[in-house]
Amino acid sequence: MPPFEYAPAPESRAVVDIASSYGLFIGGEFVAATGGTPFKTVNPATEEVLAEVSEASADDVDAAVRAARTAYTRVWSRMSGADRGKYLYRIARIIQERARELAVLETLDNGKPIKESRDVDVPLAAAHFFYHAGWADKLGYASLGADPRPLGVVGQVIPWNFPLLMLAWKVAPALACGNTVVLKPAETTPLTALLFAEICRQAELPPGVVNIVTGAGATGQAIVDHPGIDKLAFTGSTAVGKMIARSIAGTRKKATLELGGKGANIVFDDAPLDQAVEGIVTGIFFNQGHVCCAGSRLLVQENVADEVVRRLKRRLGTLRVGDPMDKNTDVGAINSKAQLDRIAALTEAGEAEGAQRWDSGCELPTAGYWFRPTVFTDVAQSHRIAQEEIFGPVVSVLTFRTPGEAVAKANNTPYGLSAGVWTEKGSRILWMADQLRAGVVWANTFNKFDPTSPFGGYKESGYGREGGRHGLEAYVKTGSEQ
Ligand code: TAP
Repeated sequence: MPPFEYAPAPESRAVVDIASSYGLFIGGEFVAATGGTPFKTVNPATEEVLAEVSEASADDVDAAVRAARTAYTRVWSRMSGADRGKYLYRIARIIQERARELAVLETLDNGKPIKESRDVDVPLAAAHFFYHAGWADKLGYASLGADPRPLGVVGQVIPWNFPLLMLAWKVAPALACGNTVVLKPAETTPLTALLFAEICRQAELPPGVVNIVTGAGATGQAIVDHPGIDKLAFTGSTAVGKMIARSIAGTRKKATLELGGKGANIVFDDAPLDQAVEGIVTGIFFNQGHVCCAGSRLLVQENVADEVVRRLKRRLGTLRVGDPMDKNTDVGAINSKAQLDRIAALTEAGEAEGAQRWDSGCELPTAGYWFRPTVFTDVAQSHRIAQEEIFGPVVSVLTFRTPGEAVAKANNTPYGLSAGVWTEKGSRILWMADQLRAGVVWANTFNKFDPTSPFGGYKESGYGREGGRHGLEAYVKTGSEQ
């Protein structure tokens, strides 16, 4: 039990207006979809229907791609980088001005705690636009190659775990480099993308530069297959990423794929254990563990393993799980029933394979989709919970004796997105970072993000980088490239 109780501290939902239904954002206007079946988006913490959203058909996607092409050829690719940068700055400022509204909407539609959408998602989304606004007129100095030029129309498909932030990761660099965009948000979290469409209008972004089409997998597939798309930027599961790679094989479409992960968070016996425990909590319980780079495999040096697990369980007992709109909440709702079922199935497999299951025993709300913070010990490397991405608030604990064994176990995964190292020895951090096959290695911290820092994976975690100077490379052609 926590040492004292927290009084409720609910954020007001009155700061956001949710329409009863939404059209598609094409050519700078909200338009009705042609033919698709509208679907409902719900608040996963209460199962309340928030709004009805349009399903874009292949014809709607075609209209969006045409609008993006027209905006590209007539306006956006002709505009100076300095002028494009002004639009991006304007969007960044409006995101800041409307931050509270965006945070509340994100929490209602996604289920993540308001303190995370308020302090992480929305400020980072604004930071991505500020950062890329700065690059728009300096691309020639970014060491991208001779004469960097835009690619054309970019198709972007994003997941539900960081809806606005993933949009910012995709849209900001594309626009900074002079491309136009057709973006599809995830079926379960379309609302902040639709509010972003309104922000584009408020910023007087030329019509067609950003187009937002809502829908499910079929709408995403229609973007992937459209011949008018020059580049695809996808974030989502490895399974869908592979399908996309197969679909575009043999075409001239470029692609970046940001896929799944099974990150190792590695704690050595000389680490400051209380700080490491905080890092473990941030690594896997941040955003309910719906994080591609989550530290879902905890590797602890054997001689401190019992102590680390004891302190971790004590700490998990103090996490506040519940109403995402309460400013004190640490762990919110699971985003959908489908995801909750997947987490339940994988954790049942963990028990069936012989791992020891523990959860914090906290009370859960009766409506909505919830899962208690869970720790598995006695985990073998072959267990499914050590190999497969659970994408929920579940950590699998393994042990090691030597740095070499830690590296071997950490790299024993089809993925290669992130890792963390906890030790007081700088030389060991550098050695480990060199050995680990992961796109990001955090040292004595975890899940820290910054627009200046490139992010992306190896192996089945995909290819290409987002953020930083490296992220710009995916949105330009150089030299004699056609
Ligand atoms: P997916 O099922 O792959 O969905 C991602 C997006 O692709 C959604 O918008 C989805 O639409 C759409 N989609 C589904 N089928 C498609 C198809 N055949 N063609 C084109 N688009 C299609 O993943 P998810 O469950 O939303 O997200 C969780 C996964 O994303 C995890 O594996 C996680 O690791 C990964 N992820 C990776 C990163 C990075 S940066 N590497 C970041 C966040 C998440 P609907 O949602 O409407 O079905």
